[in-house]
Amino acid sequence: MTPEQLRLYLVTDRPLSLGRGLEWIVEEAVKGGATIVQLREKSLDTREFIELGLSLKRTLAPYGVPLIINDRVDVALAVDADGVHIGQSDMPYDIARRLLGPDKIIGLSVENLEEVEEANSLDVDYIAVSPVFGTPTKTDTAPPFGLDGLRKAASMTRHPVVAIGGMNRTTAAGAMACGIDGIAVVSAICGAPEPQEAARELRSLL
Ligand code: TZP
Ligand code: MG
Repeated sequence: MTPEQLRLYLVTDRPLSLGRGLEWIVEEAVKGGATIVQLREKSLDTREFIELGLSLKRTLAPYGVPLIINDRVDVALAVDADGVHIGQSDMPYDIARRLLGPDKIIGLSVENLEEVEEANSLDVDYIAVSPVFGTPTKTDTAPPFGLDGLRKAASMTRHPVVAIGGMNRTTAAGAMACGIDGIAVVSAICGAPEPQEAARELRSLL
């Protein structure tokens, strides 16, 4: 994975997708310039999660855009996804790396500067600074970093950085100016009337 592939990171959310299929949302987003996609499912049965993962993998294959699975290393292995994204209370990085091998992408959410520091001792492929701003999409978050915290995190880490939480057309450029590699968005694309146009506009701001 290259840092450029983190530029516009789509994180999926079916409830926010206004009844439209994730395959459609994802393909529109990629046509508009999304560079990486994370399948994030919090309530799907394992079998359905795997089926959706396989389906998105087929959607993304012609574009060469990587598919990342949120939380579930078993699902990532089952669908041979490009990687997994883990949080601080998910499977520990070392175990995930052992199961996935050296070539898969592993991203880690960091929720404070101490965790940014700790991540420097792990060979993660990127960190997600979470959340930069408070967001209705996920309310059980740590206190927001704000732009000052994001800048500090970007200066401390040895890893590529994506910002998540409240990233949209009005916040994207300011976040990028903090010295990060990309932004991760949920509602700004999944909830947009025209996800392709939304992605294209975001890309133009990055
Ligand atoms: N992790 C931290 S904030 C967040 C996640 C999954 C949700 C971000 O959603 P939005 O709609 O892009 O603010
Ligand atoms: Mg998680």
